Amino acid sequence: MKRFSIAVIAGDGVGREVIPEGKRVLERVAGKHGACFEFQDYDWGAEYYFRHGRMMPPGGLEMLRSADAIYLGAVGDPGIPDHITLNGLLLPVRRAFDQYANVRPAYLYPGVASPLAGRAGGSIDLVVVRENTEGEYAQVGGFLYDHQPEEVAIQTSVFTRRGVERVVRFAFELALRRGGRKRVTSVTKSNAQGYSMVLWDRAFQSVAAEFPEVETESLLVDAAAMNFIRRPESFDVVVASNLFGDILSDISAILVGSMGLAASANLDPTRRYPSMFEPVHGSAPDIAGKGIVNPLAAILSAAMMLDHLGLPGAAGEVNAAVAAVLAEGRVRTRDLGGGSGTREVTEAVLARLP
Ligand code: GGG
Repeated sequence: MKRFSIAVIAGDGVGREVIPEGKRVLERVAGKHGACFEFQDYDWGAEYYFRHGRMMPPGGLEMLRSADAIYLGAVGDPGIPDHITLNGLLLPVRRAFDQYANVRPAYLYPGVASPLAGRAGGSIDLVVVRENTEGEYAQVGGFLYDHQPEEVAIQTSVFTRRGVERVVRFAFELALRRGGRKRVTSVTKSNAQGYSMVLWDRAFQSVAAEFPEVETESLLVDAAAMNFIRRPESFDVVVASNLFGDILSDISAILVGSMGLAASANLDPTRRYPSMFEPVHGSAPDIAGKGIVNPLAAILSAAMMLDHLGLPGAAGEVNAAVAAVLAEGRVRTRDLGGGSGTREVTEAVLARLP
């Protein structure tokens, strides 16, 4: 029996509702695949902040370091500015554990309607690979004349050749592993940002030369946003900076039906540190506590975790169970046009696990 220690941060809002559902699915599939999960729950997030004035304790990152993986729900609360919640928990974890590849798949499941007309199930199947440790999220800058009428803010993006090359290389390797169209699209804005994004373009071209069997495309981010709507089926792996990847992956999530299906992995591909798995959606305070949030993004994120932990069979079973529930269409939450509750959807997934 292989034991895995999983650090769990359910966080805020609907994160507290979807993470227990993901844990139920993990527990159910584990045994059959010779695995056992030991969950270590951390009560970090907004409530912790209200009690202690910080999102996690000093030394919190050290507590996570020995875990095999981190399973995160959501961070964010209407009572705390978003830059405090994000910079107090999510971003430090991504940086401390060098989770430089944020992998966000978008697949149009049969039985789910895209807001785009005439798209059949399976016709949209792309992955956004977002650079996750530097770029526009580097948090370098400051205020001058803070809170005064003449205040000035300086925010500097940080792009390193090493940082860009490694995430671009990850994107090419992923395109080969996926075995589909073997196509990588790089997204920048190098016509306007003549230093950082020019460096990105150069790094992309030099890494691309290592993968002659992979087709490439370079788009400006405005054209990429347009083409996500116009020809989503043409994309396979899309690699972009921290900010652009975040925005584009919200577009791709909604193109395949709902943020409630958007799973993600924050990977340290070197496996030196634990990787983190989280639904892309936030804490959704408007629906939190009502038992109606879609648990499938968290469950699909758990499947990504299973795959990363070397349990691809278990991951495949979870993905197939989710696909079966969606194809049948009887049990689904409100975001997908249904009226089922969170637990009911998980029950349907559990019922379809072998
Ligand atoms: N599921 C984690 C979460 O709370 N996401 C919301 C969010 O604001 N994410 C920003 C980011 O991924 O950079």
